[in-house]
Amino acid sequence: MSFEKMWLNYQKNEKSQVINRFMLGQSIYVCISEGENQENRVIRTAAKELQEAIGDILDTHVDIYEKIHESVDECLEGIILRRTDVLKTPDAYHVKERDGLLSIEANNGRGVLYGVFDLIRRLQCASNLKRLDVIETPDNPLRMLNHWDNMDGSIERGYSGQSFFFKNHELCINDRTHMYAKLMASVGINATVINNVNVKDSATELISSRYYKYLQVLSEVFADYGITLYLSLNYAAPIDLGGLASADPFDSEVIAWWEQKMQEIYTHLPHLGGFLVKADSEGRPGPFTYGRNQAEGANLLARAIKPYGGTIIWRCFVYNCQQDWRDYNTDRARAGYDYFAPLDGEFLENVVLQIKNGPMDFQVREPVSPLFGAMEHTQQILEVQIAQEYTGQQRHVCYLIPMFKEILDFKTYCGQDEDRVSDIVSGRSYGQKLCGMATVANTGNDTNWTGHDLAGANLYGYGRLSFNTSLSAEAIAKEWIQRTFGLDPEVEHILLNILMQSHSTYEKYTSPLGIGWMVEPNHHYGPNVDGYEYSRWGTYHRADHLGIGVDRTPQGTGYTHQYKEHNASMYADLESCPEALVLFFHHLKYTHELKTGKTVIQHIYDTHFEGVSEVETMIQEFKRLQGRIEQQVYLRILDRLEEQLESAREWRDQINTYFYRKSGISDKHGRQIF
Ligand code: GCV
Repeated sequence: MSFEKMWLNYQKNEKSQVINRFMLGQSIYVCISEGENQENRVIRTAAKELQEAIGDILDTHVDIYEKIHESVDECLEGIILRRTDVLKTPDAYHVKERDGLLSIEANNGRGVLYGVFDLIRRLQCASNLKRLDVIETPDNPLRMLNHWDNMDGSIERGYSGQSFFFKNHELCINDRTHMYAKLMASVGINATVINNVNVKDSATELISSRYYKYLQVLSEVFADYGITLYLSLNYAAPIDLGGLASADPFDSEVIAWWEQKMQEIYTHLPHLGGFLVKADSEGRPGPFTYGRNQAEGANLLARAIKPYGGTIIWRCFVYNCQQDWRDYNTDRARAGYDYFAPLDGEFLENVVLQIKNGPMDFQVREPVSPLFGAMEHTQQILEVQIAQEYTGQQRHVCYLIPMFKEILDFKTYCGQDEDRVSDIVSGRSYGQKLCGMATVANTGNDTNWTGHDLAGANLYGYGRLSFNTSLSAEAIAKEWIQRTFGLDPEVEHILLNILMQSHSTYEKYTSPLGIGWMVEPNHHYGPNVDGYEYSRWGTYHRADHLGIGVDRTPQGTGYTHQYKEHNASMYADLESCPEALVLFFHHLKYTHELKTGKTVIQHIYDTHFEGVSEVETMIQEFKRLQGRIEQQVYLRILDRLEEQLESAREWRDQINTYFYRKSGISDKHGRQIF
């Protein structure tokens, strides 16, 4: 049951009590401004959160005193929460302890709340607060979650049960909604989109009078935790909802319809952040139908929403999903850049492009999208996916933060310095203000929120990383373990090892050398080497009896030249192409010798055997935790690990057998291949 609160399941912490109990005094002083306003509400939330945490962790009661416009500098002990002009960046905070007086200051309510959750983290991890003096400034202005929840309660690519936002076409607002807001705020999330980007059927009606009053209540629950509500939008709403004949962005009736609709929406939902739009993608409607480009499509909505300060988040996941597998010239990887890079500078200032981390679709390994660094005059969000669609579907453990770190650290060469993906999306490279990170969420109504208990580390880690991109994946994992499982060093050691090696292990038994898509079509779980090989989705490995891989060099599809130098040459040249991605960029013979001295085929065999044996070791190690973590949780995790092992064996045997049969080359170690 404790997992219902995830990392905020406060336990009495004797170590923290010994160090910190007498430092915090008996009182929380909250400085608020006169009248009822949003900033005050968030600061009040912060005070209550701190009171609860101190009560549970330090086993001590503190009272809350509100002060309006009063100086509390004369306080000699206790905790002060207040806004200050000293910190200029929204959401930044300063936590400082001096001689029994602990102050949490920020220039907005959200910053105060984040400062409180920072303090709570330190209490849970039993850090000494004595003479603490820390200023944290968020790296990314937008730190979003995208839920792919449908109005009927199902979740597209959801692996943790049903939606807790929707049931039978109604909105749900209950204890879980509050807990969600609290959990997300505790890791710095400040925006969320609650409905699927594939807006179909009744979901189009979310922007109609049937739902406004519920959305308004929901937006207030979120706003108390500093989270802004966004919705996904159907580009064809003027037709599907408005009864017009067209959704053409240049049609005057369409323009008038959106203007009127936005006015109506904002009358009912003044706190709404704006809309996320998937257009011209995988069958969803968009401006292409009317011969208009993506900027023309996005700007229609941006103009209509502008009077209300709203934002249009426009996805770049636009590609031809009706490809002919016989066609070697069209390359899905090229599509995002080909459609969007020429439009740099044409999007209005309240449009943000949301770009998936790679050019394909959340594979276990793919290069960083070349769109990053190609659009200096366009605001951008990096989109990642913690829903483990292609990385084990929350049945396999796969801690994704190390991969996200690699993506953020990728040098695009778009400038002399500050040219990493993290620089671009934080606004450092081009001085942009509307930018940041979004993730496809991995939550549902399962008791533990994420299906696999260890998948909670991805939810936690995404939030922490999007706030502070320089945190290490290891530090984040440690924090998560300590806050979720307590301070037992053995638990920390074992779970940390499992998490830190999990992505590499998963990659070993699934995707060799940057080849993706060898999954069962539609649901994407389990191996099927040719599952997407002869389909319309543009997802080919091109394996024959001699070799495998896609030639994306200038002699092939030319994709490598969407990158700036030196990345373009690095990928095009087989010598310098990183081996982990070599089959993404090159078609190689099975007998080609890699830098490790192994042939491609031997690498495939070896990694698949290694992957399985690493899962076996994980299970052995994990079993040492029996009795050290809650039994129910122990059994749940063990069950998933056992399923993972069975699935990894299936992957190993299908992949190895497929390539053995294709190539006719035996494993040089003579292991069993079927
Ligand atoms: C929401 C992939 C997924 C789809 C998803 C799409 C997207 O193709 O398989 O389920 O649709 O990405 O990101 O829009």
